[in-house]
Amino acid sequence: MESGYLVLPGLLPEALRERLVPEVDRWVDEGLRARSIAACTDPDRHGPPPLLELELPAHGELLAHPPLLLALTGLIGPSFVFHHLHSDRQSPGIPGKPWHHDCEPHDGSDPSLLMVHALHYLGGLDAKVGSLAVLPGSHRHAAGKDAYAHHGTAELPGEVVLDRLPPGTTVLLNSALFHTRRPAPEGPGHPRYFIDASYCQVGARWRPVKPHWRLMLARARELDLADGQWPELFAEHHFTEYTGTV
Ligand SMILES: O=C(O)CCC(=O)C(=O)O
Repeated sequence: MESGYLVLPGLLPEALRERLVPEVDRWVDEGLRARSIAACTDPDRHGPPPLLELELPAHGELLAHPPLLLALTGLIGPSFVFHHLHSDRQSPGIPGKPWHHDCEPHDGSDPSLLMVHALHYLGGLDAKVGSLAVLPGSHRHAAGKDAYAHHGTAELPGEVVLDRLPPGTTVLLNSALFHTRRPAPEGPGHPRYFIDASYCQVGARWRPVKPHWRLMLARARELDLADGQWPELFAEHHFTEYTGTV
């Protein structure tokens, strides 16, 4: 993945998408997403969330969807650990998200260890929902997550715009790759179903982003989301302690 990204059109079969969409609706409409965010922004007050994304059956399946794990193996090798999962139904008219990357640090000395984000677009991307722009190769230059934020969502030289993707497309990003979400060019738009999951190459301890990260991994193991395979996928020892949001 020299360029830092890989588009897998239609990676998610229709039958899986049809089960994911109502779960995302429930996640948003029942306030579970808001509750999950509160558990991260103010854990002392709210405690861990009553339900995790990965406990929704189709979301759990998506996490370890065999074609996805196979694609990840091709990029990172066979040993990687699940880092986190977010699920959202973005409203039509959602603003863009400025240029950034999402790579978390680890405590090892090997800078080549990879973190990869899988961005799942359940309904694909078209002119009625916001697009994704990526800056190929930008993952090769160490920079802070928000080093390009002053550009907002503006066009950058060399960028590639992904604005026409069929339903169920997954975009794999080297997590250090700069990317931005642009608002939909054509109103009034329609909801944008977006799930992202990330995975880290084993070999160092990575920084968790959720205070309840241990619970997340424990539930994934209890539910046997890895189907008895992928022994590292939900192993705790690949993480440092949670130290708060940064
Ligand atoms: O909404 C998108 O397509 C990408 C969102 C994004 O950049 C992120 O979640 O880090």
